[in-house]
Amino acid sequence: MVDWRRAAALFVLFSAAVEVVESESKYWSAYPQQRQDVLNGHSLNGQYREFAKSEDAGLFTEIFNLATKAVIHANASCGEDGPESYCKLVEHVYMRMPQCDVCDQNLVEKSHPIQNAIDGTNRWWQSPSLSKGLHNEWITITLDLRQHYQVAYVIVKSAIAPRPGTWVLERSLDNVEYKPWQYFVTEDLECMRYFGIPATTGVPRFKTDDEVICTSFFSKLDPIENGEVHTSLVNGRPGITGPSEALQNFTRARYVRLRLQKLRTLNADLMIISRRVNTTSRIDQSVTRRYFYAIKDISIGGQCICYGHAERCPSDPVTGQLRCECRHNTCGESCDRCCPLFNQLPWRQGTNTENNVCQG
Ligand SMILES: [Ca+2]
Repeated sequence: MVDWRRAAALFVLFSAAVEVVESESKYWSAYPQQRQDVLNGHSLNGQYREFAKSEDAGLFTEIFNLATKAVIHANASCGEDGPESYCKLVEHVYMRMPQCDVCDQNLVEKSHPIQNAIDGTNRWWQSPSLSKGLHNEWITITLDLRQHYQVAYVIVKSAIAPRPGTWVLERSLDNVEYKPWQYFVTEDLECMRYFGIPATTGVPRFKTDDEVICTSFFSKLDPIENGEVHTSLVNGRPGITGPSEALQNFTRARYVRLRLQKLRTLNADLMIISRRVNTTSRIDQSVTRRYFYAIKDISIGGQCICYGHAERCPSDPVTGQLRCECRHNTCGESCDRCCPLFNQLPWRQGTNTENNVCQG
């Protein structure tokens, strides 16, 4: 059990620049103290009723960026097989002077490993360009969060290339079976063609707690650099105030995967990059070296699973795993049972309105 209302508020704060939450951001701007309270992790007072908690409410741990502690992997990065030249698409679009450079894994300042996507700096990960083969449109990035968490949102920030065009954001508990969280497409028609579901047009919205939507909202060509993809897994879902079991199951994950399938290209270049031709010798290098993925940051907002019975989950000094600091007379790794001698009532999770303390 997690306090998704705080997660939703934090997501709004982190997403302030994005159109999808623009109205919510304006809403928050009228309440600067409440914004600060949320940032500080304090519960909000009664005058702000949506986020106000009852005195007897459950306890919840902080939402933090799980990606900073993750083990990250990409199945291809530029410069891995020696120096590789590339050019920025922005030069081509705005008729600027050529802006070309080289990737080289052996030179620190020219290397773009996937670790750059979670390093907290503006350094970025970059994929091999299509000049190294059209198969480089298909790239998989996997993050192992190293234990189960409830994930509230995922934010992907692009660097010197447009945002990915068509791709899938996925989750897994075991790194074997992956389920989709959200589909992203270059144009709405691709939702049916690639993923077998109709597109959700405009700002993403949800009918159920575990609905997987398909959207072209975050795959626009503009901005051509430094674009962002903000995916909230809880905002706008009906079970957020419970939160419902369905939403808790939907957001639970240890592994997060980005399965990139198609670059966002200029329409004019589609004529040149024929996806039916798959031999590098027949690809126009001056065009294809402009097409690659470049991601400077992946943030995954989430919290420990303590079922509403812990405020903190400090790191275990031996294993490095985060452990719930269980209260309310609860025990177990996730405060998921009443401690011995406190079994007068059956265990229940803490909620946004009831603490459900185990009684002795
Ligand atoms: Ca970075």
